[in-house]
Amino acid sequence: MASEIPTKRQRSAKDVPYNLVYWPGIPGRGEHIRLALEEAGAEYTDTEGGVDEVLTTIKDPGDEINPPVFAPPILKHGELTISQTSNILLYLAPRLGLVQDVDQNPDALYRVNSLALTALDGLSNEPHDCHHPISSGLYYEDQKEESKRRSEDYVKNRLPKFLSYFERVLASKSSGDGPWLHGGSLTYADLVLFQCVDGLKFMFPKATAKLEKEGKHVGVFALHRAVGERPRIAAYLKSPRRQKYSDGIYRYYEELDIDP
Ligand SMILES: N[C@@H](CCC(=O)N[C@@H](CS)C(=O)NCC(=O)O)C(=O)O
Repeated sequence: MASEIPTKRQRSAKDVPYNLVYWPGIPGRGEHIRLALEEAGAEYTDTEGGVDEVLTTIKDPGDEINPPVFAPPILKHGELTISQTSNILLYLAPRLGLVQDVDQNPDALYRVNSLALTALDGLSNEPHDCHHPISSGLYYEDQKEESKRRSEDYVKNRLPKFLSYFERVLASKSSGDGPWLHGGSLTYADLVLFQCVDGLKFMFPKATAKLEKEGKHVGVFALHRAVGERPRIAAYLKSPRRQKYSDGIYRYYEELDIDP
């Protein structure tokens, strides 16, 4: 009887480009996903259907296996639909080689994820709350006074606290060689921290320049430069795919550019 050894590799439902769905016109939280896909040279589409695609995806009732999603960023890959920035990164990282080998070192993913989550908490969510301290459902103009107080506290206390934490991570034995946060090679936590520092430099130029000059967070700023110089990231940053900061997480308001 002839054997049935397949001559061609079977195509799987996952042999398709990644599809990111995010609000067009701002880097926002979608940028963390873009940077991971760009660094890996992965094939992906980015909200080709514009705002309508975002709205349709949010309103979608889901199916037998995928629950409805609440908010972008959203990743569709084959039959999978998932949301939440850090959850998407957790899915992508082993597939894209943005974490140490999960077969040889299964715990590394969770160590790296702790770092990514901490950066997203303190250097992405908290900056967002600087311009929307009362509610993200209200206009900035309706919460200006509170935004000023929140920003003052953020640049004086929270921002240095989080940067100092990442400086300690970089100085720790677990960071390994080179400018990276964990295990001596680039992981998605480095890409997340890059984007956070980049956005904060745009949002709080006075405070970040002062912090950089003080020299207490040399490793963090070096990591920002090192990620920006990676060939695929550098090419992406120059490309039209990299959107300008505007009304997303990182916004520039002169009155919030506190000189600490
Ligand atoms: N924790 C979520 C937050 C998602 C989120 O707040 N998405 C924003 C855009 S960046 C949104 O459209 N939110 C709608 C809402 O909160 O009503 C994540 O990290 O993905």
